[in-house]
Parts: sequence; C-alpha cells; structure tokens
Amino acid sequence: MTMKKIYIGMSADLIHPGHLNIINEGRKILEKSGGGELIVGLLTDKAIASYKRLPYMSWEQRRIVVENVKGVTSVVPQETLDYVPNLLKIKPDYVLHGDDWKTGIQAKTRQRIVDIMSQWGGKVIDIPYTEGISSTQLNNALKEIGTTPEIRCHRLRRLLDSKDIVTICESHNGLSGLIVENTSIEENGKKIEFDGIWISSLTQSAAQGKPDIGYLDTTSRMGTLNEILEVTTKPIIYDGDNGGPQEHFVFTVKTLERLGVSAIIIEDKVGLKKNSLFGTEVFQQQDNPEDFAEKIKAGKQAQITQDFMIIARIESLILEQGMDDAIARAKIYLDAGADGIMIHSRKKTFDEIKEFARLYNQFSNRKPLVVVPSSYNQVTESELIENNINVVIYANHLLRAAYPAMVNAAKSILENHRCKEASDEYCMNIKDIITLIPGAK
Ligand code: SPV
Ligand code: MG
Repeated sequence: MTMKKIYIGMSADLIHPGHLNIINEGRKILEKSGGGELIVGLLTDKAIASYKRLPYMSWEQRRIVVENVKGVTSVVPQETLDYVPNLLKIKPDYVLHGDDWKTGIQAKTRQRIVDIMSQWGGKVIDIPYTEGISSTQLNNALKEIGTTPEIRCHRLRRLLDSKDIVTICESHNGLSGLIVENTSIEENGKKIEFDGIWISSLTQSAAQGKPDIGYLDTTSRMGTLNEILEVTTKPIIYDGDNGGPQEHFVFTVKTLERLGVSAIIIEDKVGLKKNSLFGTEVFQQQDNPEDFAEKIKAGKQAQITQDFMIIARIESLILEQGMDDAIARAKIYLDAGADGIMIHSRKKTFDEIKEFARLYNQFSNRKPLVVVPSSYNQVTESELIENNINVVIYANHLLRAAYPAMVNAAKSILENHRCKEASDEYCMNIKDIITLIPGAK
C-alpha cells in the first residue's frame, strides 16, 4: 500500500466543527488506506486579505492552532488564494473541501483544481458542508464582541505587510464610524471594504461647527475618538495636526497608544493652524525640519509598544517649497525615526505626488508612503499601487456627502411648510432610522 497525501486549504482563523469535520474525514481516508500525510495549506494573511478582511489571528498563531489539531501531520503556507502552486509542489492524492464550493464563485476554483489534479491521478473530495456554523457567522459575532487596544493597534502593521494598498476612510462620529466599519461591496467574488478609519481634524471640527484651526482641544478630540472606538474594530489613524508643542505631543502619543490607535500623522507646520487645502492663499508656516525631527524623536521615545506608528506629513508641496525640499525633509524625518511619510498636494493632477513617490521609492530606508487624494481625486487605487504608495486616505467624503443631503432636507421643509416632501425625497424610512443601530429595540 502506498502512503497517501491529502491537502486541505484553509484560513482557520476561528476553528469550528466544519473545519474539524473535514480534517476528520481526511484522517479516516488515511486510516483506511494504511496511513499517510494530512497537509494543511494555511492561507497567509496576504492570501486572505486579497479577498476578505484580514484574519483576527496572525499566520503564526493560526499555525500553532492547526498544527495541534488531531490528524494534521504538517502545515505549509498557502501564499495565494489559488491552490495550484502548492498542489504542483506537493502533488497530493486528494484535496478535501466543504461541498459548498461546488456552486457559486468558488465552482471555478474547484474545477481548476480537479483539472490540475488529474495530471497525476489525484482527486477532489467534496465533504458535506457542516450546517449551522460558519466563519462568517463567527466573524460577525466577534465583531459584536469588539476588539482590544493591542489587537487593533497592531492591525495597521499587519495590513501594511499583507495588502498592496491600505484603504482608510474618514469618520467624525459613532455613526460614520459604523459606516466605515460595516460597509462592504462584492466585486468578482471578493469582499471589498475599508481597512481602517481616519480621524480627520477637518471633519471632526466641521461636525462640531468649528473651523479646522486646531481649536478643538485634545480632550474634545478624544471624546469623538472614544465614540468611534466603542463601535468599531478597524485600525485607526489619527490626524494630529502638528502634534502641538513637543511637551504635549509625548502625552498625546501615550494616550493614543493606550486607546489602541495605530498611528498618528503630524504635519511639519508651526503657528496658527490652517487647513492645508488653502495652500498659499492663507498664511501658513512650515516648521524647521530639524525641530520637527526632534518632535518625531521625542514621540518615538515616549511610545511603549513596538506597534504604534508616528507618520510625518510633509507640507512642502502645499506651501510651494519645491520637490527637493520635500525629499530632503522625508530623509530627515525617516532618519529621526518616523514610521512612514505622508505627502500632501493640492494640485488637480497626480503628477507631483507621482514624482515624489518615484524619488522616495529609491530611499534605502523607505517606510510606508501615505497619500490623501482630495484634490487629485481622479487617481485610482491601481495607479497608487503602481507607484508603490502604501496607504490611501479618503479624508472627508462621508461628511461632505452628508452635508448637502441635510441642507436639501432643511430647504424642502421650509419650501413646503411641511415635512412630507423632505421625508419622501431625502430621508430614510422612519422605521429604518429607529432600528438603524443593532440593539435599538
Ligand atoms: C484632514 O482630513 O483634516 C486633513 C487632510 O488633515 S486635509 O484636510 O487635506 O489637510
Ligand atoms: Mg487635518
């Protein structure tokens, strides 16, 4: 009797009876045929992130769990969603999978595996799907439980390691936080959603009816941040304006880290804060790069974990100081310990950011590059990826979308001297709003 090889591909983030059933069926086959190997192809974070949300546990943590499941003889990384590279290497006799993959988007994947396996006489065995439990259900339950500051904080670094581009969307209160947390679409069988949340100084100020001039104090900003933290699990990037005086900045770093925020972005400006998108229309002064570098260093010394990130935002292009100045500053800030660079522009085209990225990408100590395409909004995520840009922040769109809708409703009530038209044209159903948030009833 020849020793058989069985291959089972899985993410195994939350091991449940469905997984164990498939492994058990594999074990039974091996027992009948006189033994052999049961190899689990454990999908890497990168493979999982290519089609759905990053798993809760890291690959190493998942490996430890799966290795200790009865019947598993070895665990190998499956680097892509596609089984084929591993199958060609291992040439298993059987691939086992839940029979739910016979229909829908996975049917194609299955057929490809059937075809490849036939090259060496291998077979696909479809195991009857275990009803009543699924990873999707468990994931939803986990989302309700929430997360911990440590897990949330670390998540941004994991995303940077596993995704071509990390997508971040602005949120300015609990409700918009829920939208960033829960909105998703299906595209070619993949679930697309935002990876994280931007706490914008502009939209947080605007939502409170204040200009973006650094008027909201840290306590007030932390109030909104807490509102958002309470109802979300995704990683958070906090807009820290210029970080304040160094003596204050170190406290802010510690506070954010304690709350589980993943990163703060601070800009190299001094004096009364004005929104960058005004550019040179208003008086804005850039910080001396050496002084700003000192602030970065102090922040890095203040943080306690390895995970928290301080990202330096360069305002040279906004203030028309030229590309050389922007690049020189990027060097100084990285040398000071910055964990990433955000380069901002108010140009209508992507050109100057593209040029910055080209020069920046040649740095030997390059760290993640962050952009905020509010002005050059035609740029696509694929173009950003082509230019090696790691994080895109959609910095203000939820608030900008909500505002005109509210103005329209207000005008409609005034014009009609009643609220029927506003309700019919601009509003969600009353039943929907009272039950919008889970737990309302
Ligand atoms: C913010 O969202 O507050 C930002 C980005 O800092 S910008 O408004 O473009 O300066
Ligand atoms: Mg801001």
